[in-house]
Amino acid sequence: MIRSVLALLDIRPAYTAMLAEGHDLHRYDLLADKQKFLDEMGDQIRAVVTSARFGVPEDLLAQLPNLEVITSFGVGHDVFDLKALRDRGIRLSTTPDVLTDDVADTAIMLMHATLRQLVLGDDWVRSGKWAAKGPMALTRSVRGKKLGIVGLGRIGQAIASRAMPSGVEVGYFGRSKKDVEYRFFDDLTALATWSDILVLSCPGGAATNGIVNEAVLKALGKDGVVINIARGSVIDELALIRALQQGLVAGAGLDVFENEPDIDPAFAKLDNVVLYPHLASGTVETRDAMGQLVVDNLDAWDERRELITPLV
Ligand code: 8YV
Repeated sequence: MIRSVLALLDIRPAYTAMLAEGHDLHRYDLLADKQKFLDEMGDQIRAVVTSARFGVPEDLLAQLPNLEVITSFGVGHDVFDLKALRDRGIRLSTTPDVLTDDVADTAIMLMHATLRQLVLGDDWVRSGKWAAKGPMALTRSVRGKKLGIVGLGRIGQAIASRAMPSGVEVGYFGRSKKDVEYRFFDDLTALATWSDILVLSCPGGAATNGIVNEAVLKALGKDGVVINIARGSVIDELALIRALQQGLVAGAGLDVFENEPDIDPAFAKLDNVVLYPHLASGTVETRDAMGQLVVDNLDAWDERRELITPLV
């Protein structure tokens, strides 16, 4: 049992219950007087449970002088200052692999939904436009398209292998060339010029902030489609909205946005987008597996001073 674990959220009730059974768990989100708790207990907290969305705010981290480990629910680590954690000797675990399939499926789902206009088609049926106006306008085929993947990590590779049977050609841009059959581009604009569909599956954070900018969108071109399951920060969102409004790109399928969940209202007015509420890993099965991995990481730290899926 770890004395004094601070959970910043309920990762999922069954798994938060497991954490509370195994350790001395404090729910920070439920505390009425957080500062009083930190004044009294801050130096006793050894572990923090959080998520890829919340991270651990800097001012909170500063008040946990004896923190050893953070176990995060999610694979993204753009909310964490990894250098600051390393400097303080704080370890960090995330939940990779268990969410790869669902996140890759979501990219494929958004790709098909965007090219085939699934949301417009659904509305065409529901609203009675079908009967009133006749058949909906034709859509675009995935087959034969060039699919450019930005970030060919675990999720990017899972997207590529799912997309291949649909008859696409795959290219990618990333920090380094990998030992794969897909075409490598060492320049993002060159990948966008080549691509019909640009899928973003790279990490968020400073290194990728706004890399999909106006020039990249222009290079993708008026028949091009952007799919984003990475982070909203990877795209210059205003440039994307302008490009979608002006037909500089054909469409976008987006699971992530710059200002979630308060997204730019301009998106809702566009009929060439398919919007999803940052739910790529949001299945019961995957969220259970992520919850279990958080519990297992904390237990491993408690029992062996080891993490199962360490990032830092
Ligand atoms: C979740 C995610 O939104 O894993 C990530 O990085 O963005 C998602 O899986 C999040 O971690 C759950 O709160």
